[in-house]
Amino acid sequence: MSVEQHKDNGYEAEQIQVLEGLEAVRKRPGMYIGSTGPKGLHHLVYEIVDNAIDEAIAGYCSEIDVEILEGEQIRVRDNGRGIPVGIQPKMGIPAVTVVFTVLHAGGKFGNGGYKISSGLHGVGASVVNALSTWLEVEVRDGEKIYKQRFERGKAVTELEIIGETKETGTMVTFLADPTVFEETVYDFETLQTRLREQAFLNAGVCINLTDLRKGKDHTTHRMHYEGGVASFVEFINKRKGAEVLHDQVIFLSAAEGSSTAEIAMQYTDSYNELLLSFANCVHTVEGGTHEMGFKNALTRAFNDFGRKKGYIKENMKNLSGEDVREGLTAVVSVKLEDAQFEGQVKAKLGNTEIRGLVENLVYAKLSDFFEENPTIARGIFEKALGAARAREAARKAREMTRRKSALETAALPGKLADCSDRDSANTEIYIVEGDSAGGSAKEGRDRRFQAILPLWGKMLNVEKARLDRVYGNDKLMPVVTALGCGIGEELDLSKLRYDRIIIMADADVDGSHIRTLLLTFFYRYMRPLVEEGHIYIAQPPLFKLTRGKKVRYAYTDKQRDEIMYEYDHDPELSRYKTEIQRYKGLGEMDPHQLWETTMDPATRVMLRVEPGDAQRADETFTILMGDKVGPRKEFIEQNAEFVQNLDI
Ligand code: 28G
Repeated sequence: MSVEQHKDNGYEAEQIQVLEGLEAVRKRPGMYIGSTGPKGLHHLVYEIVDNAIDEAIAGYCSEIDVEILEGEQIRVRDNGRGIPVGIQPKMGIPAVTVVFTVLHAGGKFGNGGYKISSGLHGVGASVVNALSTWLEVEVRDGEKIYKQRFERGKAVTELEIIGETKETGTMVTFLADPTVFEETVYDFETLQTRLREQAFLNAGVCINLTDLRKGKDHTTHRMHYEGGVASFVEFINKRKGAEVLHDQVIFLSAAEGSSTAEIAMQYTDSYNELLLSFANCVHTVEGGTHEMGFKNALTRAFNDFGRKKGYIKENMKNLSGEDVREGLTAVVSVKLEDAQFEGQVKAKLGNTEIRGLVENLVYAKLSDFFEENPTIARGIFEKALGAARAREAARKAREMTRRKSALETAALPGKLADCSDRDSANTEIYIVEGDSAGGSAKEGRDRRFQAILPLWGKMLNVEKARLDRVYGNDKLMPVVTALGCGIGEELDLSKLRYDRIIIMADADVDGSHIRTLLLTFFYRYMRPLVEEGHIYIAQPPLFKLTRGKKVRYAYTDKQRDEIMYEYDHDPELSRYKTEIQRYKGLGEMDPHQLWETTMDPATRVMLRVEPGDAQRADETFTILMGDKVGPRKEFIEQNAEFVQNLDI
């Protein structure tokens, strides 16, 4: 077989078009990979791995190796058939070259939000190629090893034979282009989470991930789950350390035409629900028709069965969706042709036909399951009935507080030092741990737009309590009243009294505890505040460096060293000595220092809290705040970096 290029006129004409296509990708990368931030960078890996997964699903590939190499190169290898190397008649060049240089229509994020359904080989490889400084592909076809190199999407060598082999498969190595991406450093955990998710969603597929960068742990992590989504649910609940109400994960599946649905669910003793949904292996963070179908059927199956068995008494109201999902961990995975993704971040499934499929499946099979497993059913019903009672208690408590505040003239908490500006778009509230720091903050603030709410009293751990206990809690209620937007189902962001809610606590263990408790509370009961980016964490400096008349603050150890270096190399300061003060708490700063370092919008550093991946956040909160000691310790050790990110 010849792999020489055939440069007839037709080829040249095609090639010009091809180059234009890839130029478009480099011009507007966001259109094709969503962003040029860390998400987009990691997306490059997923695009390549997706192709290997397709080859595995087709039944031709048993192993997929993913390696992060020295210098932030990525290598993906599969033992499939190898991308075809024969000349593609239409283009007159090898098929593998086509795969890496021809832009496949639209792209995932263009094309009006329609993702080209997964299962098409080669989709996305050209996009990765276009956004890489260089990319090399090696194909083994059982006889020869072929290799081609590209730079910024353009072939710089022909497809060459470089050796002989008995093996088959494809290997792709690439370096993301640093002129395209804001940062080109990969996060092992991010890759692992996503690849593991893919291994769960494609039962039997085996993905090996290794971090071969300097100074990293080089162990290979093997992700291979014959149990598919059922293993996924089991994995989540084990990691949570939650007590399960039934040992066996409930697994339901159905197919209709070319669509399939797989559902796995298991109840735990936790008060939270965790529902993850996927369409064609894409995490549908915004839900959609498959989630709707699942939720509706679940509520219906519970109420019908509960009435029939007398678990729900005649005078009782129906169980709500939230009641029947309390403590539930579930994964809903559907696969379909022409998946339509809608919503703000194109992560909401729109296909209406899938709703009926899921709804019928869940209603019928879950009703059967209840009939066949009466003991398990009883346990699950007790849980849901408990949730319903707590919901009723919360409603009463809410009405009580409402009646009370209607009588009180000043509904705002007494400790709140409010700001004078009434336009919530301009204002911010500092929630400060400790009365002394609260005092400094009150004195140091700009009272026009900055309000201060000091916290005192015992903090309620919402991870171990339901909503009914939040009402009347002396530490949380002042926060709720000060913010003014209500909580839970009643939350109304238009009533929010401050645009920025800033948590300010010491950089020590106690401060970290307070931050986590408050974040958990916001995440559980005021999630839109987190999702809309209203929550911030103040960053007080760790050090004050004085030399002569110069004073500077450092927020990290690295910054301290940098400032020391600058001081040491400043001839004007040579006759002085550097004085380093380490701040142990906010209380050590006087009001002016606190303003200057932590509260002045012109100079302060703040972290904005992002919900991130719902699963990760939820796991973090549950694991950190739950009372199971074992997994918690392990989790903190394994995820020190993430915990820090979230909980500085
Ligand atoms: C290692 C990194 C990522 C892949 C295959 C195998 C085939 C294939 C891939 O075909 C369809 C047909 C010709 C262009 C299919 C091999 C049929 C027979 C394949 C991968 C489109 C693509 N033999 N393995 N694509 N062609 N692995 N791993 O990308 O025209 S992609």
